Order: sequence, then C-alpha cells, then structure tokens
Amino acid sequence: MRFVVAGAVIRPAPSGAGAELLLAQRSYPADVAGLWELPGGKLAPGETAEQALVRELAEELAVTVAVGAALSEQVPLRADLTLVAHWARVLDGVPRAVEHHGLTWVDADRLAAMAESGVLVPADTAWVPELLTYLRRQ
Ligand code: DCM
Repeated sequence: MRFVVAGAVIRPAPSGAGAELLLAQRSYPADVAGLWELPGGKLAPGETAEQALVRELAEELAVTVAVGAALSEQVPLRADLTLVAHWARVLDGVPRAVEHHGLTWVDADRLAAMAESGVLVPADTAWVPELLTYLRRQ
C-alpha cells in the first residue's frame, strides 16, 4: 500500500473566534483542476507521513510546518493508494501557491459552504465533519 498525506494546516482566526484552515486550489489533473484540497502528496520510499508532509508543504507552499496528529478518516483512493491527513501549523514562512492555482484560509462556515457547493476535491470531503468540529471549537 502506498500513501498520500495531506496537511490540515490551521491557524487561529484573526478575529480571535474559532480557527481557520488553509485550502489550496488544484491546477491538475483536468478532472480536479479548480477544486480545493488540503495540500500534500505521496510518501517517498522510506519516508514517514510526517516527513513527507514537511517536504511536500515546503515544495508546494514554501513554508516550514510542524506536523501533529493524524485525522481519523483514511480515504482509499485506489486499491493500492490511501489518503491520510495530519494536522499541521506553519512554523516559518507565509504560504505561497508554488504549484497550486491559489490558496485561501477558510473558517468553519466558509468550509461548510464550499463542501455544500461541491468545490472540494471529492476525497477530501471525508474530513469535513472533523475539520468543522475543530474549527468551531477553537
Ligand atoms: N489527493 C487528494 N486529496 C489531497 C491530496 C491528494 O485526493 N488533499 C490525491 C490526488 C492524486 C494523489 O492524491 O490522485 C496524489 O496527489 P498529488 O497529485 O498532489 O501528488
């Protein structure tokens, strides 16, 4: 089994109420281009999920992140490929869309609206309930 790891990158909301999540707009492949995802990528041979996420978010967002616990849902992408996610926080740098069309920080209401309107990458919708709970609780 190979794994893809995605980052649920979170920060306190600037308003002080709740938290915000970083979403990235995919630029490829055509079937998901334009949809929003938790940024990440495939584990290289020998890498842990935590190491892969640090590397992928440095490449894709030009930031250094601290990686926390895994989210509870694991999403089968194919028979041999599973998608996992970890909580993460930016330690250094300001996220920049190196490989994505764009980036946006969303609060719980915005995430719920985006999920409802079908603009998230399908696999990532599995995490929406857990993400909403977290974003609202903070
Ligand atoms: N993927 C996904 N959701 C994410 C990140 C990745 O569904 N948040 C999928 C898209 C690809 C595969 O994982 O099928 C590899 O991702 P990438 O092309 O970004 O390396």
